Amino acid sequence: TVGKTITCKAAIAWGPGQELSYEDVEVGPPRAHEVRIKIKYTGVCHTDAYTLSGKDPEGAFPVILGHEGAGTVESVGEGVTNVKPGDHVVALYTPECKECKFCKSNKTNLCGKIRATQGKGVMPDGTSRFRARGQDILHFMGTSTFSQYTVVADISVVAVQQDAPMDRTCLLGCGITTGYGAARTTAAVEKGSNVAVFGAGCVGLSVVQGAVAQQAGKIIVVDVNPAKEEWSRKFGATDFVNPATLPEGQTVVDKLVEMTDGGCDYTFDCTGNVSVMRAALEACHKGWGQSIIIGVAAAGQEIATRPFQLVTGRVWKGSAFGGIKGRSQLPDLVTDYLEGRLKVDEFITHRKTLAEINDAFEIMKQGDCIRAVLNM
Ligand code: NAD
Ligand code: AHE
Ligand code: ZN
Repeated sequence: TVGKTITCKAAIAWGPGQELSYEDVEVGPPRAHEVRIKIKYTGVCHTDAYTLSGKDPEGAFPVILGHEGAGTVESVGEGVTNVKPGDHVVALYTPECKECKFCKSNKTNLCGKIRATQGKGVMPDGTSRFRARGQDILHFMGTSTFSQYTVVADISVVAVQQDAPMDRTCLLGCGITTGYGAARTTAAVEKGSNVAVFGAGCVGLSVVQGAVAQQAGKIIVVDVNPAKEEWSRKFGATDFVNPATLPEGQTVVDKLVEMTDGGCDYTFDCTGNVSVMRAALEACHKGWGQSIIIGVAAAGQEIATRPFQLVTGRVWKGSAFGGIKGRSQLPDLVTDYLEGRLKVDEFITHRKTLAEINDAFEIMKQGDCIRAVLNM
C-alpha cells in the first residue's frame, strides 16, 4: 500500500540570512529505499547557521535545514531492510551504503552513493519529499531534521538502542561524534601524546573527551572566550590558553611550542577560522605532528602555510563526522553513553521547541551555549 502525505510543522529557510519560518509542510511518503522519520529532538549546529547565512557554496533555498536529529521510524518504502516502523533512530548526514569504494575502504567514512543528490538538496531519485506554499522545498545534508517528519535514504539512518533518550542521542548525529571520533578515529591519538584543541564548542569539547579516552598527555584548549576554561577543564583539559591574554610579542604558536617542548603531537581546529587552522598546523611538533581540520570555513576562504612546515614533517588532515561510519559504529557510541563512558547530557545548555528555533539560533551565537536541543 502506498503511504499518505503527512502535513506537519517545519522551520523553513526561504532565503539566505532570513529568519526561519515555522509553518505547515507536506511530507510525502517514503519511496523505494527511503525512510520517513518522526523527528522527536534535534540539536542546532553551527553548520546550520553557516548554510543559512548564505556562505555555504552548496547552500540552496528554500530548504529545511537541520542534521542533528533523533526520532522514530514512521514508515518505510519498498526494499528497506535496515530499519522498521517504531525503531528509534539517528539521522546520518554521512551515510553508509556499505557497497561503494569509500564504504569498502577502512581509510574513510565518507560514502559516495548519494553525495551528489544530497549536495543538491534532493532525494537520490532527484526529487523532493517536501512541499510548502505550493512549491517544492529542498532537503539538507540528506537529513532535514528541522521538520516534525522527514524523509531520508535508508543508508542515511541507523537504529539505536530503544532505552537511550532521544533528546541525547540526537547530539550523536553531529557535534559529539564529530569531535570524539576525530580524536579517537581520525587522529587515533596515542597514550601520553600532547594535544591542542582550538575552539571549545561542542565539537572541541568532544575532541577533549576523545583525547581523554585515548589517555593523551597534555590536553591544551585554546579559546578566545575566557568562560571556556571552566568548560574545558570539566571535560578533562589539563591546560587552557586564551590567545587574547598572551604577553605582547608572544603568539599562540610560541606558547604551545613552549608548553610542549617543541610542539604538539596532535592539534585540532574546531573554529572554522583559516588563520586558526594555520596556527594549529604550525603548533605541531617537527617531524610528526598532525593537525586535523574539523571547522567549516566560508566560501572563498583558503588555508595557507609555508610548504616547509610540511617538508619538515607536519601533517595536515581533515575529518568529517569524526571518521565514524554511522551505521556500523554509532550504536557503539550509544553504548558508551549508556554505560557512562561518553558524556552527552553535559553538552545541553539550552532547550527550546521547534517553534522557538530562531531563539535557538540567536542563543547559539552567544558564548554560553554549547548545544541547544529542540523538542519537536
Ligand atoms: P562553536 O561556535 O560552539 O565553538 C567554536 C569555539 O571557537 C567557540 O568557543 C569560540 O569562542 C572559539 N573561537 C572562535 N574564534 C576563535 C579563535 N580565533 N581562536 C580560538 N578560539 C576561537 O562551534 P561548534 O558547534 O563546536 O563547531 C565548530 C566548527 O566545527 C564549526 O565550524 C562547525 O561548522 C564545524 N563542524 C564540522 C563538522 C565536521 O564533520 N567536519 C561537524 C560539526 C561541526
Ligand atoms: N558544503 C560545504 C562544506 C560543509 C562541510 O564541510 N560539511 C561537513 C559536515 S559539517 C557538520 O556540521 C562534512 O561532513 N563534509 C563532508 C561532505 O561530504 O559534505 C562546502 O564548503 O561546500
Ligand atoms: Zn553539524
